[in-house]
Amino acid sequence: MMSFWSCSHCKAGRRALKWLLGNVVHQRAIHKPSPALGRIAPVFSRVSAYGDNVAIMDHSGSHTYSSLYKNSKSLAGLITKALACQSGDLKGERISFLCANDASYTVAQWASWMCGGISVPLYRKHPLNELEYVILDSQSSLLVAGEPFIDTLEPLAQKLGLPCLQIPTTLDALQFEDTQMLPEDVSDWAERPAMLIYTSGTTGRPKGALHTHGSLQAMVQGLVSEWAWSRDDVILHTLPLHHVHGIVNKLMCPLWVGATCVMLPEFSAQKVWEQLISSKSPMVNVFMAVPTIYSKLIEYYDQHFTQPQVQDFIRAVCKERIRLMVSGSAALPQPVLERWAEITGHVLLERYGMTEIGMALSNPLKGPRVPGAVGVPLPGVEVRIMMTNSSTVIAEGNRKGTQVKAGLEGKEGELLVRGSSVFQKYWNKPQETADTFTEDGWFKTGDTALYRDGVYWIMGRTSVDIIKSGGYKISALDVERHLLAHPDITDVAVIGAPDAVWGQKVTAVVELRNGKTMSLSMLKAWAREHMASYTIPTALILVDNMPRNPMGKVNKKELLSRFFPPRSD
Ligand code: MCA
Ligand code: AMP
Repeated sequence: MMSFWSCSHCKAGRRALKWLLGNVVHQRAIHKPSPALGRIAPVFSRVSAYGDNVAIMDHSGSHTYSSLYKNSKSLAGLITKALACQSGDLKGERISFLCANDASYTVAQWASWMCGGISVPLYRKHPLNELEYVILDSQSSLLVAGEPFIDTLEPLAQKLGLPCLQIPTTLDALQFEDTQMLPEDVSDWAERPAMLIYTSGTTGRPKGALHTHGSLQAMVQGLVSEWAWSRDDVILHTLPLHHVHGIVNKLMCPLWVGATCVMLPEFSAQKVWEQLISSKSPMVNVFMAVPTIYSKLIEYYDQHFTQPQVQDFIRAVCKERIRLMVSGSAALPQPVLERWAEITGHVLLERYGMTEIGMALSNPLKGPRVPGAVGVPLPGVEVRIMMTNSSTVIAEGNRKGTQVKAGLEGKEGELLVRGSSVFQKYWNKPQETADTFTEDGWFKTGDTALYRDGVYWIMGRTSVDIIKSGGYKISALDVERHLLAHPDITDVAVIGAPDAVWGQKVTAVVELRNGKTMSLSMLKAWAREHMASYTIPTALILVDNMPRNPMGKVNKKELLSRFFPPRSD
């Protein structure tokens, strides 16, 4: 292993590096889990093999697999006691939990599963009304709060008449209750519901996508094999924990194989750089993020690491020590891919996924990664590209290969996905669930894709009402619903303007009541109380009259080209 000093022979180089380190500071009936998955059981059932290995390193120190297991068991006992569940099997009751990005999150997740519950992760950046929406929509029976969030959840629990348990910062302080527990070797884990993830769509409020233990295990095992996860890996975790990217790819995969997850409380470009190049053990060798995070890391690098020795050092360390760097959740702009390769020597591995299906397509771990493309189907995943408004299949493929209909090579269509990692249903929304699947069980992603040169390419969303900003999927209609509650707004259309760093920028085109004025900062200040921070508009365009067609509809494509005309360069 190259040491810190071995690539900094001269005094100036050493000074620069010293400065650097000092300052930078439905599982559908037709798709049963594939037999290739083997026994289906939650990740905690594997921990006996990993015992004293460090599972998670966070702000409070190191947590071994056995300590996480013990503390989760304690919390599971407290949950069954609080719910007076004598069998120890909650049979799919929902447990909503709000935890920091640290070991308490895993304890809450595992505990919900140990007593047969469904885990419903909440997010700290959601305002109270959004937290309440998720708790009520999921019909949660009990709330769990990590210590920093007890003041947020306790009043909500009181209002809703629900029990609320607290996870102390010192996890070992969780009191052990010797209660009846669901046996780990129950035979029906595969079909048991495991997790509800709330995701925005083009209709109504966010929907809870329900994954079973079978679909979660399919996601994890597909990635573990494809990206060669091993217990020697150390991943740096910086993503929110209410979406699949942060939960499955970055937390459940390492814990599945007995690896170590180093968790930062939140993303900070400075802290990520520190961790990536730190020579302290355990040294990070895997990193995954959304494109915006890579852009922010590049921006930080360009501002702070201007000395050639520092740049050489960073490149040498990244090249030698890091085995895998992945980008996903939104399209990776080519300039970001190229600049990241210059800085670190790594061509980012871009992959494609979605809350409802986990990961579907991936560039290879070994072998050429095609810039702008998202590779081929992951193990166990089948994909189709369907011509819009027609039953013509343009291309269909799986791990082994893709067949293209003669003459339709390179034609765009909607991407459909099938396989054991696909979710079971939207919670309490049978019509929406039915609408999102074809009759023969394919999930309709709403993404436009094409197949060319042996790989798949994502061309954007079918609907203009879905915005991707910073890797978050945001419903334009949901943002409009919030903004229409503003007393001075009479009409609003929300559009996703192109943005080099964020992918798209949530832009509100607003018509105000006569005589009223509004600035972006006024709008943001009002919105902070009502909306999740990442959904708040970051651009405001005031219009006298909202442009509407004769049918009274706003044509958002026209609005986009009027206010953000495509650049000619
Ligand atoms: C936001 N800001 C902007 C823009 N957007 N300013 C100008 N232009 C924009 N387009 C402003 C905000 O208003 C705010 O300003 C400031 O930037 C910081 O915004 P904030 O949202 O607080 O950002 P952050 O805390 O710095 O976080 C950025 C982030 C975060 C780390 C990139 O968005 C993130 O963690 N994204 C990951 C989301 C994710 O995990 N997605 C996975 C889901 P002010 O300070 O004035 O308020 S997708 C998924 O799971 C599927 C399965 C998949 O494929 O992975
Ligand atoms: P979510 O529903 O929040 O899980 O976001 C899933 C959506 O993110 C997909 O439907 C795509 O629109 C988008 N997405 C994920 N990965 C990529 C990628 N590599 N390239 C383009 N879009 C992506």
